[in-house]
Amino acid sequence: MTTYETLLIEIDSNVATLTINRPDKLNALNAQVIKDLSQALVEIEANKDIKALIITGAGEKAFVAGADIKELSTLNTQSGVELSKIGQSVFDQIENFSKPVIGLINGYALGGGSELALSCHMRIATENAIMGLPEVSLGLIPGYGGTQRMAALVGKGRAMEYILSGRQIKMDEAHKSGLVNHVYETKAYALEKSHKLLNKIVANGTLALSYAIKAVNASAPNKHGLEEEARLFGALCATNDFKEGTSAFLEKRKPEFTGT
Ligand code: DAK
Repeated sequence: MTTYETLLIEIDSNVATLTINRPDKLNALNAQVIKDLSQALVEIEANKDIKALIITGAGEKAFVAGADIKELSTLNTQSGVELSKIGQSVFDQIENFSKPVIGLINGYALGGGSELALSCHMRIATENAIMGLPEVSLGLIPGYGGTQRMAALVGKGRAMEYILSGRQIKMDEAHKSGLVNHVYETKAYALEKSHKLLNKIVANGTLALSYAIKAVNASAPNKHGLEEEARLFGALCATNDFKEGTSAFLEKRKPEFTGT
C-alpha cells in the first residue's frame, strides 16, 4: 500500500481500515485529504485481497469535524463548484464502492464529516459520537451530497429539520431515525463489532455483494439533485453571509448574517 500524508491504512485479514489522520484539526477534510482519499479508494478497490472497508477518524474525539473551514473561507464561486465536483466524486466513489463500506463514527461527524459517513454503506457509531449538518451556520449548504443522502436515509421531513437547523444529533436520536445502524460504548468495541459484521458479510458471494450495493444505490440519490446541490453551494460561496459565517468561526465569535 502507498503511504499517504493524511491517511493511515491497516489491513486485518481481508478488511482494510482507512483512518483519516489529522487529529490536531479534528480530522477536518482539506484538499489533501480529499486527494489522498480518492487515490487510496482506487488502490483498495483494486486490491483483490481486500474484501471490505472501514473508514474512521484518528483519535477518540472526532470522526471528521467537517470540511477545513480555513481552506473553505478562501473559496469563490468557481473554486467552490470545482471543489464540490472533486469532493462529490470521492463521496460517489465510496457510495458506489464494489466492496462493503462501514463508516465508524468515533466522535464529532459534522458537516462534510456527516456527509462522509452518509456516503458509506453502513454506519456504526460510538456513544459519544455527534452528527450534524451545520453548514447553514456558515452561510452555506451541505456540498458533498448531504442534501440528497440525508433525505434518502431519514426521509425528507427529518432531513429538512437537520439541514435547516444545523443542530447536533446525538446517537440515541441518530439510531432511532435510522441515521446509524448500531451504537457501541467504545471505539475499540465498535471496531471489533464492525469487523464481526463485515466478516459475516464477506462470507457471502462477492459478486452478489457488489450487485446488491449497485441495486440498493439505484434508488438514490439522483444525479440532478447532486448537480443542483453543487450549483447552489457554488453560488453561496460568492455571498457576504458565507464570508461572515466562515470568518466568525475562525475568529471564534457569533456570525451576523445580513442575507446578502
Ligand atoms: N476546519 C478546520 N479546523 C477545525 C475544524 C474544521 N471544520 N474543526 C475543528 N478545527 C480545529 C480548530 O480550529 C482547532 O484548531 P486549533 O485552534 O487548535 O489550531 C482544533 O481543530 C480543535 O478544535 P476546537 O478547539 O474547536 O475543539 P472543541 O472541542 O472546542 O470543539 C467542535 C469541537 C467540533 C464542536 C468544533 O471544533 C467545531 O465546531 N468545529 C467546526 C464544526 C463545523 O462547523 N463543521 C462543519 C464545517 S462546514 C464543499 C462541500 C462540503 C463542504 C465544504 C465544501 N464543497 C462542495 C466545496 C462541507 C462544509 C462543512 O463541513
